[in-house]
Amino acid sequence: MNKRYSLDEYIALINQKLDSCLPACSYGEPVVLEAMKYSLMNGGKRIRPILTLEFCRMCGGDIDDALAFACAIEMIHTYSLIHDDLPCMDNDTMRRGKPSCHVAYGESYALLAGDALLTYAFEYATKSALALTDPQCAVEAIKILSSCAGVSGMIGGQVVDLKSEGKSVSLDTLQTMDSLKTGALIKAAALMGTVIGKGSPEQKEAAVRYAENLGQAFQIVDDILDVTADEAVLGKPVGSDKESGKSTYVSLLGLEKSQRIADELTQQAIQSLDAFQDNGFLIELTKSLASRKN
Ligand code: GRG
Repeated sequence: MNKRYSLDEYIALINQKLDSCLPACSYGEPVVLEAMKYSLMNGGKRIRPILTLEFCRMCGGDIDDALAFACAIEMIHTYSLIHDDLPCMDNDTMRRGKPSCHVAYGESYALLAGDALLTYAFEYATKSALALTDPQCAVEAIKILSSCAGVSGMIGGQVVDLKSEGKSVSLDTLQTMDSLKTGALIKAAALMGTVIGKGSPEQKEAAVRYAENLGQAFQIVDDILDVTADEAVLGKPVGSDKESGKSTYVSLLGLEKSQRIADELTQQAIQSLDAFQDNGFLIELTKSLASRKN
């Protein structure tokens, strides 16, 4: 059985790697690198990279082989948050309890910092892929990462989101939007872990099922927190969905029903973990995400 890691150990490992992996070169002008680092090291929960590492470990792989892919997905997630906060998108001024990137560095540099994190994610993953003993797995992981982040994944979800603003959308549209906007990166995180860990086809299918259920549950809890959270704990303003006229699970179904659905999806996600031995850490993490406060 592979060595187990606690949540704190995973977070420390990921933070250490993220802190040291950005390029040093900035042609004498460090502002964009500073903005990248400001957002990347700003205290996120690191759920996506943890999923990559833990799925790799549960498949019997070495998490060192998955670490660059784990960091790459966190860079892509961070870029999406920077761009999502921009005035032309959600125009949010706080993120993770601090001024958003565009508030701290200005809109142009925030845009560039997001672009740079997106492109560096692929540069970094590819560089480390060349060092792996099985480049085939690495190429497969990069393919998963690119398709989930792109127009058929997260960006596609953001387009549905923008098109839906100010309208009351159907539950079907909301599910499609959430599965792309939020679910796609979570799916990429889990699936890349099984690919680098050389999981069986059954384990890859189970990871996808897990991520689809967790992705929906994660977004529903995000919708609930937008109404119920303590602003200081959430690290950004509450009530922004209502203010921007967004349909959410809460606006369509109410708080109680939304939480019930999130709990059911969480249970279904946990059931998918039967395909993995030594799944205790992920069962506990998945449960904790359904009742998270930020
Ligand atoms: C590329 C502009 C652009 C947008 C893509 C992902 C996304 C669409 C926008 C980001 C904002 C958002 C509400 C996304 C939904 C996913 C979600 C709940 C993100 C927050 O993730 P956490 O809770 O954040 O993991 P931390 O701060 O812990 O990393």
